[in-house]
Amino acid sequence: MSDHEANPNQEIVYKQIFINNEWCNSVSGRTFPTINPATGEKLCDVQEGDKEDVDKAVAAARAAFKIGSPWRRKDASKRGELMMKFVSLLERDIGILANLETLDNGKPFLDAVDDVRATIDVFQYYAGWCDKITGKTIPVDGDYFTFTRHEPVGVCGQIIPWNYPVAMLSWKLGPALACGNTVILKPAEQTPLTALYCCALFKEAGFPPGVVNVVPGYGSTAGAAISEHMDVDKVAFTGSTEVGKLIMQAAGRSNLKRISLELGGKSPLIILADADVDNAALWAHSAIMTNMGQNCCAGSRTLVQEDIYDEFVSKAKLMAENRCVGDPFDAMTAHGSQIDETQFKKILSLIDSGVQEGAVLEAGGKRHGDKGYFIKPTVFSNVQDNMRIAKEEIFGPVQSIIKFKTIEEAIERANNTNYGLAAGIITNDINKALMFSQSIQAGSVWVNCYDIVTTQTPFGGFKQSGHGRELGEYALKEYTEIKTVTVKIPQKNS
Ligand code: TXE
Repeated sequence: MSDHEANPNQEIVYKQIFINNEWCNSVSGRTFPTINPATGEKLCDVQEGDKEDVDKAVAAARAAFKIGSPWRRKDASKRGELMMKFVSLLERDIGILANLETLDNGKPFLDAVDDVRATIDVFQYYAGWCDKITGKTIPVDGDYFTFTRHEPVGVCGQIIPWNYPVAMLSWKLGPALACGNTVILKPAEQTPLTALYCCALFKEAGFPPGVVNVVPGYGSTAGAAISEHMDVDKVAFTGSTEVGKLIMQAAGRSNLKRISLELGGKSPLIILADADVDNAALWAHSAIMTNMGQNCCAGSRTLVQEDIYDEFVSKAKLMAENRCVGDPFDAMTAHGSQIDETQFKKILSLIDSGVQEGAVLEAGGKRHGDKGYFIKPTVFSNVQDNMRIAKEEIFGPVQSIIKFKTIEEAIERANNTNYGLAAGIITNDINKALMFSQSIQAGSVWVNCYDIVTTQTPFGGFKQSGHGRELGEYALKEYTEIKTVTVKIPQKNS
């Protein structure tokens, strides 16, 4: 439950580009509409950033990163205090942020409140790191004194998606700011509102101008301008594998900027016959249906051992049919709308391909209601590995239930994908769980649970699911350069 009030009429104040702690219009004069996906109606027009706006933001971020600047001179502990001040403002405005998120994204309001709370946790966690990022002294050969410094990388471009807009902002900005970088962040064109609201809070908290800049706009223009920029030192991206490849190419073509990528997945959740079927069905249901299936680590391949397959399918079907779909501002709603018409159509066409290719449609399979982009929770049984619904990231509420005989076979089939973001297993057999966790190619493995992403633990992908890790201490590596300083001394002693 939440003590924050759902308000579908939440006022939208911030619609401009945020550079150097100032709000400005786009250089081109263009705007773009942001749509409420639960109604299909326009919420407002937002200033549309493009290359020229990115150039301005990069110049501001570069100036803020200059040697001797207030940001560079700030004590690390004071950086932490500044981040904690921002945390207190997020806490004050949880309700506003959650309302903006639900309006812009279509997710249930209570889920949006949880996302803002998770955002607070992430900033709080990284605030604590600011004065604990340390190098080493190293006993080198010869009369030298050598130490390492973990320095900020510099000007960081951050491009984020629409599925968890404010939480993704925290995964990017939290470690970047803790390490002392400056940032140009581009929110997804579908969901710019919470990022813009956060800008007002960064300013109110007292961050120096140019440290955080937000340029809303489209991927192929503003996003590409960031990834191709000669004066951006690093780009962090979350989104599709396809665009992740473009970002890597752009980095290679331009200035070899550092990159970290968190991309798509087709994550397997394996249910062994010894599991409690009710419990397993519950985990599998939330693994795929959470956030309307728009989750990079969604358990989108449910592999079930043959002995319990039929029983599992009937429970999965029931849960999908009983999931409460509807108005995201209604407290009873568990399942809101998909993000936009493009995703809505993509999901429906993949559902159609499942039917055409011979999977059995057990539940859902079509739109819910007649306005907005709602899709009924969908369950397919009799799914074969070569079907599109078993291979492609659907990014929608579509559970594909696959039958297997032995755990060895399940592991081999689970690994037979270009992705490697996450995986799960439900079993009472510790040996099998551990064997699975060591054999599966995935950045996160969950045993007897799923999608437990915690602030303190690294998150990222094997194979084409990405490069680098976010969250936890590991994320700091992505935002620091290591410098070795060697000093000639008269005489070394042990
Ligand atoms: O993603 P894009 P889309 C997957 C999911 C989904 C598919 C397409 O399967 O169905 O991707 O979604 C910016 N240079 N994921 O089209 O295009 C864009 O503006 C630089 C998984 O929305 O990758 C947005 O800010 N940036 C994923 C961000 O990239 C570019 C979350 C993501 O958009 C760009 C979202 C370019 N050329 C989608 N083109 C996850 N891993 O969680 C676009 N962008």
